[in-house]
Amino acid sequence: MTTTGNAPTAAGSGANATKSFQATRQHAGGTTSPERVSAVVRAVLSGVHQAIRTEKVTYPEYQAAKQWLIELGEGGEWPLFLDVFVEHVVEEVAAETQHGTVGTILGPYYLPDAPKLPSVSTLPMRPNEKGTPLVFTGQVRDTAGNPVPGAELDLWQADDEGYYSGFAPHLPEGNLRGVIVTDAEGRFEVTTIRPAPYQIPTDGPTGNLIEAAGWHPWRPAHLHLIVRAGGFRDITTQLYFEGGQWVDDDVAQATKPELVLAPRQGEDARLRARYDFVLEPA
Ligand code: MBD
Ligand code: FE
Repeated sequence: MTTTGNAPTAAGSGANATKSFQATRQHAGGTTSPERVSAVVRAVLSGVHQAIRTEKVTYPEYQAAKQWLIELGEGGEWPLFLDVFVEHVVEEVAAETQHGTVGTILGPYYLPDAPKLPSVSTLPMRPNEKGTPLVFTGQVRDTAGNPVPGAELDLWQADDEGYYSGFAPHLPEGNLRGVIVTDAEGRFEVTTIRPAPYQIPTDGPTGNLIEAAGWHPWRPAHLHLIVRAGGFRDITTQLYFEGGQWVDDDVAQATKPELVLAPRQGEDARLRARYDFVLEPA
């Protein structure tokens, strides 16, 4: 790959996710029973033991793995690594008991407390924010088809270079993040820019692993959303772009066919995309 001069750095992104996670994490509350801890940890360890046996893992490989895990922690990349390689299966299990609009993974770059915006809004962005303008419209309804007024679309996305505000030192705080509140008919219209695909930082432990394994470090371009309204279950999801690079080969395995937008070119230079959300009772 050629060097562009703006390749994402681990220090600027993946590593910051640890601080954000620790600052915003809600404590689980109750304690987990010893039976549950034992069952889950036993299953995880037996998966590891089995991999060592079938692959005949050597002492040098074992020590290299230990070294890499130490670096993953020191680099603050546990959230990045887990959300890229593990979260999609946790989400798959959660989805078994969920209805309405399908969800997908949260990822490491959500920040709470973005400003609330009216139903027709432009996401906070720099005066000359680069990228193709995108008008994203839709309606939030319940499972019976009734509009949900006052629903919140908590939206966050990468910019035209694939960077997230709060995780890239050169971006203003809150860039391309906002909570759009639906109108009396449950509708919204948010103006933003089309995000670029996201590249896992290549200079940190997660990027090192990906390179060592000969994999690619890309996620397709996506919008992140949490849709919430009183009395309904929150939906955490992402929307992708039809025909976009990596849509069929996401390093985080978090795409779903139901979550692909089909934007149209409007009369002007702007893309227009529509997506309706269905919320189920809490
Ligand atoms: C992302 O932007 C993302 O959405 C996920 C899930 C992991 C890493 C970066
Ligand atoms: Fe993302």
